[in-house]
Amino acid sequence: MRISEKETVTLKKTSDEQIVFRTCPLCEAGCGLAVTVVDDEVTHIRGDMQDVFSKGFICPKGSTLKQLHYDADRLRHPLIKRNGVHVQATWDEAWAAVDAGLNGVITKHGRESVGAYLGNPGAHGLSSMTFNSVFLKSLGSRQIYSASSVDQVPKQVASGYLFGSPSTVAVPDLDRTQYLLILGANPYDSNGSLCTAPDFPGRLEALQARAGKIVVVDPRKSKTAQHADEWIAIRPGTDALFLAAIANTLAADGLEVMDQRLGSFLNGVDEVVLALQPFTPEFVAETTGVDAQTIRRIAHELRGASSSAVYARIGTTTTAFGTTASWLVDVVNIFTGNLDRVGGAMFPLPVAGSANTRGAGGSGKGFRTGRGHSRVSKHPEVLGEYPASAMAEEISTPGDGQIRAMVIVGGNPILSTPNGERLAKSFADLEFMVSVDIYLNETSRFADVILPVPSALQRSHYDLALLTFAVRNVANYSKPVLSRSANEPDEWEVLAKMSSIVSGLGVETSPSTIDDRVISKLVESATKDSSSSIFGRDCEEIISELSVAGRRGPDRILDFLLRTGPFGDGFGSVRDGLTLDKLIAAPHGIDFGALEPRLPNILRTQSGKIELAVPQLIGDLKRLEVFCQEKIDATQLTLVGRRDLRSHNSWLHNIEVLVKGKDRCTLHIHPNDATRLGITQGSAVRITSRVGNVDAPVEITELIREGVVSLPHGWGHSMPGTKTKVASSRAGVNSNILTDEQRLDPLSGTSVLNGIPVSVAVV
Ligand SMILES: Nc1nc2c(c(=O)[nH]1)N[C@H]1C(S)=C(S)[C@@H](COP(=O)(O)OP(=O)(O)OC[C@H]3O[C@@H](n4cnc5c(=O)[nH]c(N)nc54)[C@H](O)[C@@H]3O)O[C@H]1N2
Ligand SMILES: Nc1nc2c(c(=O)[nH]1)N[C@H]1C(S)=C(S)[C@@H](COP(=O)(O)OP(=O)(O)OC[C@H]3O[C@@H](n4cnc5c(=O)[nH]c(N)nc54)[C@H](O)[C@@H]3O)O[C@H]1N2
Ligand code: SF4
Ligand SMILES: [Mo]
Repeated sequence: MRISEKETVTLKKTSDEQIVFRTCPLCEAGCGLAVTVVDDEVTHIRGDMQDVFSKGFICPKGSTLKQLHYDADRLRHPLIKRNGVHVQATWDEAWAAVDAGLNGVITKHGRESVGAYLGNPGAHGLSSMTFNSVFLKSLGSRQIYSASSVDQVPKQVASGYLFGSPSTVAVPDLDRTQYLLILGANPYDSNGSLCTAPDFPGRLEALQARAGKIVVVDPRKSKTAQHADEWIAIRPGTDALFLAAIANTLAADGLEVMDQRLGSFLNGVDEVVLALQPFTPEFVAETTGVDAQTIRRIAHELRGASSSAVYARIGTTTTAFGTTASWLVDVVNIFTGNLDRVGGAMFPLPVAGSANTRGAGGSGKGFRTGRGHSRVSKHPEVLGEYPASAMAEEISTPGDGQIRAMVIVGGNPILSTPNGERLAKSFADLEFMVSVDIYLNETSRFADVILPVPSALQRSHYDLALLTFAVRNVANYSKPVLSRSANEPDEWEVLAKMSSIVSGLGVETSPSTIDDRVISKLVESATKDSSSSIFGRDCEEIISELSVAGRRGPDRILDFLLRTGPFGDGFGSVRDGLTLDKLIAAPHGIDFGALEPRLPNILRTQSGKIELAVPQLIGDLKRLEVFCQEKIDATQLTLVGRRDLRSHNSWLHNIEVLVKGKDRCTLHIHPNDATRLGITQGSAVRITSRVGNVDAPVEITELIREGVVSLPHGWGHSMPGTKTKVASSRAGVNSNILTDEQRLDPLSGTSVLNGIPVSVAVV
């Protein structure tokens, strides 16, 4: 039947069309979406023009929350593995199986025999941000792993040492800086990381429009490098040296650019200057592949600009000197006088609070690692975890404390962590595994039970984690767009149930019992904290105020965090302060303004100063010096990663509109290397590293440094036992078959994912 235009209009009028505003939870940018819903069905998603932070910007992934919701492969029911095949089960059956599986292993081998891996979506979910830790606490095992140790831990460790808390990360003041030095980040494709800034590209273009300068340090001429004013093609894994030489130059030029205010917050400047003495631009030039003159010029430009900021990400953190490089970023920002200064590197004031807004400001307990060591390789504990790289050996090495069961929450470590083949073998040997995941994929196929969670559109949202790294202080709450059936428990309910199972409370205990305990503990500790706005108040009164209109779970916790946060109403003690109700009444979010200086209140070091010269970091400079003197093999190819705007880690490849078109899982290689190796455009090559090999098609391109090849991660969807039809038809290869689990940054336990020695040959 053809519907005439007039009839369509009538149809629209009678149908229940609504536009619901919400934040995209996929990446760190957190763009505002305007979701058109007709009769409980999403018809269209576009950018929310009125969003206070993103102002209409979205990338091609944002609108695919719709496709993701309707994806036939997305799991709606629990799966249980029977005779090697996953079959649909009821929630009661699934819980019984999880209870028997996990408690069976705990009874037989103890709590340490259950490990957990928490994946990246956990940082983007309100449920996971509030209940993952509840589950881990109930589990009581030290065998905890996460995506953090294949990502940002080095920055957190460096920040922890410097400022006293690992959540105190200085971000570039993007909208006001006049000079931005970017290392190992490609925000034109990634939309930014540890620097929450929707429309990062637009903000960079605005920087250039106000006559500022952008310099990108990257072995690839990434999209960001192509838009920048200058590209510096560094050799992979050498950013710490490059930054050390910049800092060395700045010190040699004199540190009077640090004003008295900043100077008064610093401990250890002289020690750092002394320790950096060997790292002259000439000393590092050959190893970094950047000539001394360029390094000196960049140092002078950073110092001479009316404001400047250094910003570094994945290409610097996932290297053997990740922590030291991250530390040197802040050393340079300090040596140019730009830390905690408008236009420099600044500290956000998160609206829902964070470790650096709670307790008495100005000093604290400080930060340390190494509270315990991993069983097999003796890696130090960092942020309550062991390195993801150590997971396989902890599972496959017999002995006391061997991991016999794994819980994976929102993670796909087979594709995301080093030596995926070894990890897959170890997962196959587990006595029991449970995945909380929305797909039957490369990792969850090993699970005895898969517990699905509702789609993002069925859940409320607030970016508890990412807004602590935002370039403006903003708050934005999203209500669920679509309803859930009784058979679709929210993610927090799944996590709370797991928590009651492993804590011994029993499978019958309801999530709301766990939830009540969580909120009671939170409120109680705030009422005992003399710096809290609810110090000395009655717990019951606060809890009953929080529970109005039956508010429960993460939303109730969020209300508590907002109201006791730096802009909160303090439950009546601050007039016009923020509450969740007020935020709900502002569907496009609330902007609390540009970043403001936060020193010294933000500090949580024991001394109450920025500890510039902690022994661990100063000590690592020796290792860096030795590394710089190693002989360079000019014929050795090194592998780096890359991200694509239409792809997201390992799991958006089942969305047809995102993966259609050209093959994205290709090996980039420089024309000179291709010629030398007899490789022609499009031919298939075998890439071999110490731990494995994969075959991929080649793209010969000038946009990469000679001697460097690049393959994106998160692909390799051809494994048996998965159910992702679209992804399997465009499988690509798993680049983490090549990354080496034995190479990591010793200070943070973070895997080396960039700068892998490989050989490449025509198949
Ligand atoms: N070689 C190389 N490897 C890398 C990187 C690199 O640059 N190079 N990058 C690293 C980085 S930065 C990261 S963050 C990691 C990411 O690696 P992982 O932590 O493994 O995360 P993802 O690949 O995003 O996989 C997410 C999983 O969660 C599921 N999922 C999606 N949404 C939800 C949800 O709402 N709830 C739950 N419970 N599950 C959900 C997906 O189906 C998928 O199985 O990869 C790392 N690996
Ligand atoms: N479209 C899309 N967006 C994403 C993701 C995604 O998978 N796809 N993932 C999200 C996640 S989990 C994260 S953590 C962020 C990451 O966000 P970014 O840090 O911006 O990550 P990439 O885009 O991988 O950019 C890293 C850059 O480092 C370069 N590089 C590699 N080795 C070196 C080196 O030794 N030195 C230097 N200086 N550069 C090097 C690479 O060539 C690459 O251009 O992106 C997030 N956003
Ligand atoms: S940039 Fe990130 S947050 Fe914004 S629409 Fe794309 S995926 Fe979503
Ligand atoms: Mo990440």
